[in-house]
Order: sequence, then structure tokens, then C-alpha cells
Amino acid sequence: MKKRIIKKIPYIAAFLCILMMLAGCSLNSFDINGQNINASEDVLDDNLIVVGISQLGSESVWRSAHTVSIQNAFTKEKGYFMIFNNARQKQENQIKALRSFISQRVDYIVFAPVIEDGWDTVLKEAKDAGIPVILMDRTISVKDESLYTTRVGIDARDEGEKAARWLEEELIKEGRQNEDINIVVIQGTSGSSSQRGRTIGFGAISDTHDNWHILTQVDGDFTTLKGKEAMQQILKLYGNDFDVLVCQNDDMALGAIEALDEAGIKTGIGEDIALISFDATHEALQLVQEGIINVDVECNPEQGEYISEVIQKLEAGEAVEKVYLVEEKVFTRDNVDEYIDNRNY
Ligand code: GZL
Repeated sequence: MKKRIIKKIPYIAAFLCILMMLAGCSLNSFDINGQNINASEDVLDDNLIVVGISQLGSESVWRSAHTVSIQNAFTKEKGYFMIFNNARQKQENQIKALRSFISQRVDYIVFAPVIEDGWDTVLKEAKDAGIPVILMDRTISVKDESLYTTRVGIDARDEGEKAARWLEEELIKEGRQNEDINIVVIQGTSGSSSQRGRTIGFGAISDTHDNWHILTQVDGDFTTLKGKEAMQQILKLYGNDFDVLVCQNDDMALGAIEALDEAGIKTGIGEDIALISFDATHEALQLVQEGIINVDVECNPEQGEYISEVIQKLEAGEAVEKVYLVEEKVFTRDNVDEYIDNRNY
């Protein structure tokens, strides 16, 4: 690892460090909003790789698992000084955080973009400052792909296709491949690459079936509360006159199940409505075991170590790929027991 010149730490942060040391606390990374302070006395260690991390929010169980994976990877013991910011699902907060990282002259910027568009200007500023940018989880749409070095994340379009392939096979198994199938969808955060990818992937296969009818797609913003509200909205419009409910993450599926329970409607194996979900969190996989969720397409949040490996490659002057995709499975009652107890989330 190249010898590091001590990074210029912003005055407010230096003040915070002194304050915390006087208070006998220890520091090994801190949030630029001055929250979640947690950094080590040797914050001025001139060997640590300073990484500015903008996490998009804490909207779901998946996101919390993703954050744990990131924070476990970028510790002082592993050679990093992490500056972590939670943008609370607002792009303007992420752009502010990225600009703060640029002004602090961090060595790397790592961020999970809440939505796909609107990053060109701030990433040009990072490029002009000579700071490599690594995307995590989701992707972005930019005119100039050189504005980011690489992405460690998931293939949302493939996840959407996997969900539709499961439905194709399920309908054939049930001898219903030629019946009219009414589908309703509760989508994730509008404009995010995860929402767009899952929608496009599922739709590309749905479009090949004239007897599949997507009645409506409602924004549930990847949260349980909005997932419940979206389900209530769908029930008002269609009652239970649909055969398949697609929820683009487990948190929204949990919210939808709450609304369906209140309406006396059941989903799952042997019921009139099949429930397709994404993420494969522990709680949702328990519902797969119980037959309430028919299929859960995994979205793997364990990305921290992969991102660290990429940074180590860059530190060593090695070439890196433009994208690294984490491995993902599809869970149904047939295979869930084999996996549910040996996962971190
Ligand atoms: C997927 C990720 C999504 C998850 C949701 O890559 O961005 O955001 O599916 C999370 O649970 O909120």
C-alpha cells in the first residue's frame, strides 16, 4: 500500500476528534453530520485508506444488512478510516455527502445511489479531484461511464426475470399456462435501478405471455408502511380479483400481508393468490417455509468485503472490472430449509 500523506481532516472533524479524545472516547470513523461518531485516537494514522461512504438510507431490513456488511469491511484494523453518511433516501443528501468527501480529499468515494439519474455533475467534480468512485448495490445512468471506476452490486433485471421464470414454471405445473393471469405489482423506490430493473426484467417475460395481465404497479418505496398502503390502494381498486402479487422487496411484502390479513385474504401455496417477493431476508424466508410467500428472489447485501477487495486491487495498481455482481439464489419451500439457518440476515 502506497505511503499516505496525512489527509487534511476538516476542522469540525478535528475539533470533534479532540473533543472525543478529551472525553476519553475512541474514534475510528465518523458521520459527516457529526452523528454515529466512532473513530480511533490514531485517526491521523498516515497509513489508513480514507473512504467516504454514502449509504442511501435505512429503509429496509435488507439495507440494514447491507450497512452492517459495509461497516464490518471498512474498519481501522483492516486499514481504513471510514467516513459514513446515511442519506435518509434523499438524493440531495447524497450529493451533499459526496461534495463533503471531495472537500475532505478522501482516497475513495463509495455510494449506493438512491435513484439512477442526476449524478453527472457531482461525479465530474469527484473525477476532477482525482477521487475514484465505486458504486455499491444499485447503479446509475450517466453520459460518461468513466465517472465511476466500478460497481459492486446486484443485477435487478436478472432478479425480475427469475421471478417471472418461476411463475412460468409454476403455471405449467398447475396446468394453468393458458389461463388469464391477473398480476398486481408493488414497486420499490421509483427511479431506483432496483425498481426499474425488476420491473423491466419481469415485464420482458410477462410481455411474451398474452394471457398475463399486469393490472397495476404501485410505488411502495421499499418500506413496510408504504407497502401496506399500496396494498390497501390495490384492494380498493381490484378487491381480490388478481392471481399474483409481486412485491419488489420483503419489507413491502410484509406490509402487503398485513393489509391482506385485515381484509381476510390469504396468499401462498394452496391459496388463490401467489406472492412473489425479493431480497430473501430471514423473516421472509420463514414465510416461505410457512407457504405464505411462494417464492423469494434473493438480493445479496453481503457486499462490503468485495468492495474492500476492489479497493485493495486499485491500491496495488491492478486493473478492475466495470462491475462485480454478487451471487444470488431463488428460494421456494423446496429449498429454503437447506439455507435459512446459515445466512447472516
Ligand atoms: C436492491 C436494493 C433494494 C432492496 C430493498 O439492490 O437496492 O433496496 O431490494 C432495499 O430492500 O431497500
